[in-house]
Amino acid sequence: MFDSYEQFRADSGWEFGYELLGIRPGDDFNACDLILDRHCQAPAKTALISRTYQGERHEFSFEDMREGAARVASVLEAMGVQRGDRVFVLLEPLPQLFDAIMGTIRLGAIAGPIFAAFGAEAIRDRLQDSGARVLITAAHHLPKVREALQDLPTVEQVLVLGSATLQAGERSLSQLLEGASAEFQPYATAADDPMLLHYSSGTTGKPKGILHAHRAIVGHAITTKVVLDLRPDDIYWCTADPGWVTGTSYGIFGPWANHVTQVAYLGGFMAEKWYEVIEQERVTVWYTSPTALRLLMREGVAVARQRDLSSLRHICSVGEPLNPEVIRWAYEVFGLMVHDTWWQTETGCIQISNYPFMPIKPGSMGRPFAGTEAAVLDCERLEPLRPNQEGLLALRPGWPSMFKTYWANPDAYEAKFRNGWYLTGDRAYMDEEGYFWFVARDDDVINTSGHLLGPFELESVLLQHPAIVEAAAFGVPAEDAGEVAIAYVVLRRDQETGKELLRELRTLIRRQVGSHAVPREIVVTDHLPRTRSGKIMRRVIRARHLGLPTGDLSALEE
Ligand code: 6R9
Repeated sequence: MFDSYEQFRADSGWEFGYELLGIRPGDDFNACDLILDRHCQAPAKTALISRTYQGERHEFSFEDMREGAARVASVLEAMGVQRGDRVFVLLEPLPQLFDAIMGTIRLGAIAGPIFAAFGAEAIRDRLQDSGARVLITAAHHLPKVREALQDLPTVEQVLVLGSATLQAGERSLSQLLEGASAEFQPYATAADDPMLLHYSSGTTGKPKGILHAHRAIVGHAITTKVVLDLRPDDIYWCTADPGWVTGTSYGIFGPWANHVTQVAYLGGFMAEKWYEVIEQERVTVWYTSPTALRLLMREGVAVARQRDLSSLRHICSVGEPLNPEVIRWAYEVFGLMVHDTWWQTETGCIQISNYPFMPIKPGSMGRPFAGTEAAVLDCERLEPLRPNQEGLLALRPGWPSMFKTYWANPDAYEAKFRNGWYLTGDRAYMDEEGYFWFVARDDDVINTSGHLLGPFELESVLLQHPAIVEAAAFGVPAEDAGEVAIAYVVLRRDQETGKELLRELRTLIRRQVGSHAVPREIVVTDHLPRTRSGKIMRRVIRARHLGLPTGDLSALEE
């Protein structure tokens, strides 16, 4: 595609996203029309391979998905759902979930995907904050949905898939769909009309509603092509659930915008099963997360060796810093380098990344996308710093998939823009060659004896020890040093803890980072609290460690 990063910067940019979608900047469009209907004129092709844990498997063409979306849109319209109304979707990653999201968007309403595993309180928070009118769910979720909806009058209808004894305000979506027309045309939305409302993973504070417009698919389309390197014959698997932005941007919009077949797997994490999916579906391109790769690493190489994984040709990762040790392990198992990508729910699409045509420096997030201007800013003056100086990671606003606002929170939105920059809330530095290196989320930095220490650096060093497979570091107040680091570690299977191990870990950190970074305490645990999108919740470990209130836990997976 490109010979070098320099050529890519010179010859590409967001405008190629429009070209890929067959439109021009300034055109109005409906995202559903461009990612589904547009491909129905071509010879039939599989859009979705749906697989369950038990090995049940179904294929759906682009035309099937167009019809599914049209039926949902017909049902919603007949109920009086209007442009801009919020329709929330609480479903497992089955074809019906894709229909519900795409049908809502087709109608010009706003889709709000939430993890099917969320509890009543997390569901209620999101429905209440967004003022949702409709919730689409499945019969087996009704008990917690009913609990969530008590005294929540804004939600007028619950549409239920599967059979159940329904109460007032609940209707069978399965029945409504049977009589619904598949001819419903995409509503003529403007490019800037809202289509998607994602509640952030909330590693810190209460989750915020992040609103995206139809124009976001321009960014999804071009980054999917260039970064994920999708080609017409690929079988692509994004392991993220659409409750997380990765599961919509790159588990719905990007691949379909590129007319590529994708796998949706329902079954949660289990190393044997994941390898089975890759082997049996002949997956060629795989987009996953550091957490998933670390979990696979924990299961060991032997499990991977039982399967033929030779179909894979490209692997990318997102969500958390990707430890060099994980890249090394994956190279041993898959014979491929994992390409780290950095972005946020707010940015809508990949902004900083490693590309197939650029050498990887393990531990670095890579370099900005062709249309992206990224910088590391001084914390006070908010001016770009020199290479290798740590500061605030910022982006120049204006890319097509930039969020529209935080739902019902314009002040929080305004606060993200300073001095002509969008402030990401992450700390980073850029090296002389223009590669960006993640340091920490702003609120995770450890300030010890005058040094600013990023947990990622500490954690990556801990992972170099053969006994360690996961680590989380955070700071706690200390009279003598301002803060000191504490580390929690998870051991590989069959590894034993003991004084000797702890001594080795301390030595490793002293040698590689410095004595100021040596954790005052290293705690061995068999599990780290994570968000449903796979991010380690350092804030929660820290609060528990100190016996303090843990704050909002709605996105926690335990
Ligand atoms: C897509 C997504 C965004 C935050 C982001 C950063 C962290 C994401 C990363 C990464 C280091 C990477 N993050 N990718 N940190 N290296 N490659 O994750 O969106 O859930 O909104 O989280 O995740 O801290 O600011 P979201």
